[in-house]
Amino acid sequence: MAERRLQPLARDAMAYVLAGGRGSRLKELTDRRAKPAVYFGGKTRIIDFALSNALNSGIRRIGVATQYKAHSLIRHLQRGWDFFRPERNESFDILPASQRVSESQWYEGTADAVFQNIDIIEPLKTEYMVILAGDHIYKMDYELMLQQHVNSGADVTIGCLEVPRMEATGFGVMHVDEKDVIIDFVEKPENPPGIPGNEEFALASMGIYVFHTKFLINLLQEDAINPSSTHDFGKDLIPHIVKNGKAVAHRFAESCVRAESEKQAYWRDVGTVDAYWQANIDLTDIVPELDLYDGNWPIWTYSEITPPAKFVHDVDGRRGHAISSLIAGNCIVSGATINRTLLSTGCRVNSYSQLDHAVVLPEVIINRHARVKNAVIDRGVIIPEGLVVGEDPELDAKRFRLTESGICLVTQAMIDKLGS
Ligand code: ADQ
Ligand code: ADP
Repeated sequence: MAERRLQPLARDAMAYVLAGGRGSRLKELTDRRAKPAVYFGGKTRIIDFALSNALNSGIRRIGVATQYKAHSLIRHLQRGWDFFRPERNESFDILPASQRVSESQWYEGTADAVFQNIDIIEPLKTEYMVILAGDHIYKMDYELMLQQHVNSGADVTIGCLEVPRMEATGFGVMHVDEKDVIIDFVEKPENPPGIPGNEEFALASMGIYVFHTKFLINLLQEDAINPSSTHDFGKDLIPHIVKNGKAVAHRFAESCVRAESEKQAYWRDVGTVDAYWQANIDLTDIVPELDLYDGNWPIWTYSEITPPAKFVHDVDGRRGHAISSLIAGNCIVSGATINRTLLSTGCRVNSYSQLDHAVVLPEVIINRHARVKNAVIDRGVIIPEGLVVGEDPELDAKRFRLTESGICLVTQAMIDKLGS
């Protein structure tokens, strides 16, 4: 564990959030929005976790690099995160790929997404850069990672966690010595190397990097003129430092922020429809693994000011009720039965309908007598009267996107096709 310092290092750091990737394994959920903009947990979007971590860690300078389908992401950031004041040495910059360096280029890779904004980063004169991915669900105190970075004298410090070995094929995987200095790093190996002595697990990069700003800028400038580089942190920059400099692993378990109720360090990629559905439904547990109600580490978001959620009887006196469910504002549940479900802002669930293990995004209307089970319903979908989702895999596979484990993803385009 790093020594405590009197002056918080976060005060002298910029968080740079990479939020440009599509997240194509989320299928139709990212047809119109980038993965960081996808709704999670009833009120928040995925990017709110990385941004809240930065804010709660004491970081007051934040940049967000956007690229793929950034409209709803940018709108969310402008509405919810635009409260930083230059007078207080704070800044919040949304950095769309705007062809600042060369007029013919979008961001080529994650390193390029930082390189192209050096002229914005440098004048801020922060000592440290914390590079983050905008697409993971976790609570982490970056101050502790900054302290380790300074105390170890590393060129780069990389956040890492232990994952089951064969699940590490989508990650950068590292080998470390007894002081957690990284001696080998392979990006997305087909056959990930295990941890010595714990071969069933691999040490995976979380895609979180801490650098001294000056070091990073020099490195990015060298990388930009290297014709064989793809300008990516995981593929190019990190392997280069591991070979030629000092890269150190920071264990997530040390800086993970846990509420009393949370048994273990929580981190999820939510990169597939199955993982996304599961992580949302997990929140309906009586004591969930991720505590969104922890006042010591609030997850900030943009949220409309809405009337409260309302539950009413239908005309026959049937109860409208929800159990083990998260219901956001401006929802009206009338005479419907809701179990283990998340209803985002502004939904209507009408009489005689049933929702079970459903993740429902904002402004969805569930008409009478519909039944929806084990499903993700995209924003604004109108479920027609009597429609049944999630009970007949053969029919569901024809109508909706059905995952291997039997979760249905439903969009309005799929509903529109039902009538034709
Ligand atoms: P990947 O998960 O494959 O690997 P990558 O596609 O490089 O990550 O994206 C990382 C982050 O950058 C994401 O938040 C994404 O949205 C964003 N991003 C991608 N392309 C971008 C672009 N052109 N402009 C702006 N932002 C962009 C990385 C590391 C692995 C590590 C995993 C952990 O390379 O070593 O294990 O993250 O998830
Ligand atoms: P979010 O739900 O993430 O706030 P929206 O669903 O409103 O975002 O839309 C994301 C992006 O797609 C926005 O740029 C929006 O203007 C655009 N959009 C919304 N509906 C459609 C549609 N039916 N066809 C094409 N683009 C759309």
